[in-house]
Amino acid sequence: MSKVKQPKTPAADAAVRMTTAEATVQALIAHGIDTIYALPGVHNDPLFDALFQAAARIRTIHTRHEQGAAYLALGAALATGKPQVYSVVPGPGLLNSAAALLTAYGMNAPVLALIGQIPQSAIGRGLGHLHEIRDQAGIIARLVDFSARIRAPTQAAPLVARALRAMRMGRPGPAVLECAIDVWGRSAPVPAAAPVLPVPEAPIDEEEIGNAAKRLADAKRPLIVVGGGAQDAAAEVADLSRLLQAPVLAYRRGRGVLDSRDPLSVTLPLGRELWGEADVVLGIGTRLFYSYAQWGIDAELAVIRIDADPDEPERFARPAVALIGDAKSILRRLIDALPAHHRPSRRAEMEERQAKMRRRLEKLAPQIAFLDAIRAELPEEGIFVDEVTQIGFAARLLLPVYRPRTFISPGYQDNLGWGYATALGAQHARPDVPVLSIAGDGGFLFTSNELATAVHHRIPLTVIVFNDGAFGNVRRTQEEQFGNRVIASDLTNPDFVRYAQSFGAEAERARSPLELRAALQRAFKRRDGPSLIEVPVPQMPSPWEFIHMPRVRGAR
Ligand SMILES: Cc1ncc(C[n+]2csc(CCOP(=O)(O)OP(=O)(O)O)c2C)c(N)n1
Ligand SMILES: [Mg+2]
Repeated sequence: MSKVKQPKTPAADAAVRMTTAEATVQALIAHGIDTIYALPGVHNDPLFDALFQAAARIRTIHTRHEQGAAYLALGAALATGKPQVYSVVPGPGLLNSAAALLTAYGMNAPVLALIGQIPQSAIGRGLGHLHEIRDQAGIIARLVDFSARIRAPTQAAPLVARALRAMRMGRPGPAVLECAIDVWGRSAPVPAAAPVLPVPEAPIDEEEIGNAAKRLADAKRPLIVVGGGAQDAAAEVADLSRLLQAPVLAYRRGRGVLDSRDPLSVTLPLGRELWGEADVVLGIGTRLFYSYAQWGIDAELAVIRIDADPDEPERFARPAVALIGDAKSILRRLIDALPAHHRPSRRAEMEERQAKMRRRLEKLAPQIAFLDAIRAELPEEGIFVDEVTQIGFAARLLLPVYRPRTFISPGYQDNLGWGYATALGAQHARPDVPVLSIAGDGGFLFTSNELATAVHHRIPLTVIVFNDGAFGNVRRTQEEQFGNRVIASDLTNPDFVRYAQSFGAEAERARSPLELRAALQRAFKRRDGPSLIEVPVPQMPSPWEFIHMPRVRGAR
C-alpha cells in the first residue's frame, strides 16, 4: 500500500476521538462524497447518527427498498462518472441490493456499499443473530473485486480510502465495506484528517503506441468500436475518427461518445457490415462482445484494444496490440504518434449507407415514432435511461445521442426493472438537466415503489411507462417461436396514472407520439417533483434481427 501523504498542518497531525461511524463519514466527505443513498436499520444506527451530525456536508437520501438505494447510487455514478455510496443492513438488506451491485460490477461503475454486520465476535458461529447470513464476507467477495471489514475506529478512514482507490484503479467498479453492529459505535483517537490515496496512472507503453499508430495509419478500412470505458474520452475519439475517417460503432454503453449527427457514428447493424469489411479495428473500453461472439474474426483483421483492465484484451482472442490504462491519455498519445497523412472524406459514402440502413430499420416504425417524439422534447444535454423493453431495444439502435453520459443502458446484465430507480439516482445527482426514464409495464413495477422516494425528496424525474399489458418481449417469443403457447407473460396492471397520483406525483396518459410530446413538455417544466406518463401500446415488431445477427467473418 502506498504511503499516505498529508499536508503538514497541526490539524492533520492531531488525533480526535471519533466513533467508527464518524470516522467513516469524515472519510467519505474527504473524498468529495456529498450524498449517501441508504435504508437504515439497527445494525447501522450509529452510522445514521453520524450522518445526522454531518448533514450540512453529506445528504442522506433514504429509499423504500434496498434495491432502490443501490440503484440510485448506480444511476448517480453513471450520470456523473464519480464514485457514489449506498448503505443497507446485512443479510436481507445486502441481498435486496445485490442485483444492483451485480449490474454495477458488469458496468464497471464506482459504487461503494457500506453493509452492516452482526456482532463482531458472533460472525461465523451461526447463532441466529438478526439478519445473520452464512459467510457474508464470502458472498460479497464473489460480487466485487475489493471488499473488507472495518474492525476498529482507526481502520475506518484508511479502508474507505483503499476502497475508493480500488474503485478507480485498473478495472474500475464497485467495492464493499462491512462493519459489525458493535463496531460502528466504538470510539478511539483517530487522525483528524482522513487520508485520500492517489490513483496512480498506468504507464503508457510507447512501443505499443508506435505499433498501434502505424497499424492505424496503414489501415485501409479502419473501424473504431467504443464501450462504456470511452465515455470520458469523447473529444479524443472524435479527433481520431476524423483523422482516420474511421466509423465509430457504439451500441449500449458507448452511445453518445461520438455524436449521432456525425455520419461516421454508427450502431449495431451498420457496425456489423463495417466489421465485415475492416482490416484494423480499434476497440476502446469495450469487451467487443457482439463482434467476437456473433460476427466472427479472421486473420485479415488486426484488433487493437485500449482497456483499463489488463486481463480484458486477451479474453476472447489475443489482439494485435493491447494498450492498458486510461483511454483518454492513451488516445492523446496515439493521436500525437499518428504519422501525418490525409484521407479522403467518407461523408458521402457513410451518409448513403446510413440512409440505406435506416430504411431497413423502418420495420420498427411504431418504436421510431415514439423515439422521435422523445428526441424532439428531451434537450440535447438531457439524460435518457434505458430499460429492457421494446422502446429501449429500439433506442439502443435508433435514438440519436449527442453527448457522453446522456444514454444510460444496463450493459450485459440487461437487468429488467433497473430503470426507474437508476434514473432517480441520475436525476438526483444531475438536478441541472432533465432525466427521462422509460419502462415497460413489466419492468416499471420492479422499482416503481421509489415514486415515494421521488416525491419525498422532490426529485423531478420523468418516466414514460409503455403499457402493452404483458412481458411483451417474452409473449412475442412465445407466440412466434413456441406455437402461441403463451405462459407467464400476460400482466394485470394498476391504473398507472392513478397509481402515480396516489404517491403525489403528476401523471397523465398519452395515446400517440403527438400526445407524448405535449406531455413531455409539461413534465420537463416541473422541477419540484416526479412525473409519470403512461402510453398504452399494442404489441411491437421484433427488433432482434438487428441485434442478434449472423457471422460476417471467419469460419461459417
Ligand atoms: C432481472 C430480469 N428478469 C427477467 C428478464 C427477462 N425479460 C426480458 S424482457 C422481459 C419482459 C419485459 O416486459 P416489459 O417491461 O413490460 O417490456 P415489454 O417487452 O413489454 O416492452 C423479461 C421478463 C430480464 N431481462 N431481467
Ligand atoms: Mg410490457
